[in-house]
Amino acid sequence: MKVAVVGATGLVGTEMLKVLAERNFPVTELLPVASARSVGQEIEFQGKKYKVVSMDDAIAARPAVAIFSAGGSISKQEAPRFAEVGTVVIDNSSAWRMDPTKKLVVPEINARELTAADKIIANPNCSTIQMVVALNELHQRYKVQRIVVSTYQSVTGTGKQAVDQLLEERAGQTPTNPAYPHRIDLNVLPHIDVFEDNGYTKEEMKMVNETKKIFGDDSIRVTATTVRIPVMGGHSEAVNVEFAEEFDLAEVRDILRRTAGVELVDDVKNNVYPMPKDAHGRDAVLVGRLRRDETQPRTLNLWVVADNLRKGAATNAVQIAEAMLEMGLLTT
Ligand code: 11C
Repeated sequence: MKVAVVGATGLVGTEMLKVLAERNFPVTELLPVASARSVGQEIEFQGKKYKVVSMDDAIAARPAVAIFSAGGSISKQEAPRFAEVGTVVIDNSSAWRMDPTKKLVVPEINARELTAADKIIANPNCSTIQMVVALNELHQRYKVQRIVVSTYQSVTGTGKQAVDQLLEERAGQTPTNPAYPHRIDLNVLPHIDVFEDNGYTKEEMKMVNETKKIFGDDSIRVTATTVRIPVMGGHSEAVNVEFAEEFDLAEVRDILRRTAGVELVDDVKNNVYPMPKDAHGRDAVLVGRLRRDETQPRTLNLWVVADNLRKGAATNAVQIAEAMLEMGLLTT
C-alpha cells in the first residue's frame, strides 16, 4: 500500500514513521513529503531509503492513505487535493476537526462510524485524546456530565523549536529562536496556543469542543486550563469528572482495567502513579490517583498521562488507518 506522510521530517512526522514501522502497517511504498527545502533529502524507513518528495509528486502517485502533520493551513489547502484523487487523508491538525462534514476519530471510541464516504478524517488534539480514552468506558457506564481539567503539557507538543528552547535554557544559554514568549525551563506557562476572545486559549477550547464531538454529546460541559511545563515525555492531566450516575470506586478500577488503550497505574501506598517519564515512548494512556471528590456527589478525580507524540498524535493516526484497512476502506 502506498502511504504518504506529510510533514515527515517534523517531530510528529518522525514518530509517524516509527509507529508505522513498529506496527507493521503494510507500506509497500513510502512517500515522505516535507517543505521544499527538504525535497530530495533521504529518510530511512524499514531499512530502505526514501527521498522526500514534493506535495504534487505525492498526489500524482495517488497513495491509498496520506497521514498529515504539517499544520492547519497546509492541511486546509492540500488535504482536499489528495481526497480528489481518492486518497484517504488522516489529518493531525486542527483544520478539519470541528467541520461538521468530517469525523473526529479516536479508534477505541468511534472508528466504527467511518464509511467509504470519509476521505478526510480528523485526528483530535493530543490533550483531548488521552482524556477521552481514559473516560470512554466510564462515560458508557455512568455518563459524563461535567469535566474540569487542568493540563501539564510537554514542550514536544509545540515542536522542535520548543524542545531546543528548553535544552538551550537548561544549558545556561540564551535560546537562539525561542518558541514561547517567556522562559520555559524552571517555569510554567498558563498559555498554550493563542488566546481567544473569551479569555480561554485555543488549546482549552479544543478540549471543550472536541470532547463533545468525539462522545457525540453536546450536553457534556467541559472547562479547561492548559499549561505548558518544562517536561518532554508526555502530557499530564488532572481530571475532575462529574457523572450522572453514582459510581463505586472498586468498579471504576475494574472498568479502567479493561478499558482499551488504558493502563491503570494506581498504588499510592507504594508511590505508584502515572508520570510522563513512564508514558514516554509508549502508546498506553496511564491513569491513576483515583479518588472520590468529597465536595460533591458522583464526582471522581483522576490523573491521566500519555505520550503526546504517540497516542496523542502518531499512534492514534496510524490506528485510524489500521481500522480503515480492516474495514476495507483503504484501496491500494
Ligand atoms: C500542544 N496540543 O501540546 C498541542 C499540540 O491541535 O494538534 C497539538 C496541536 C493540535 O501544544
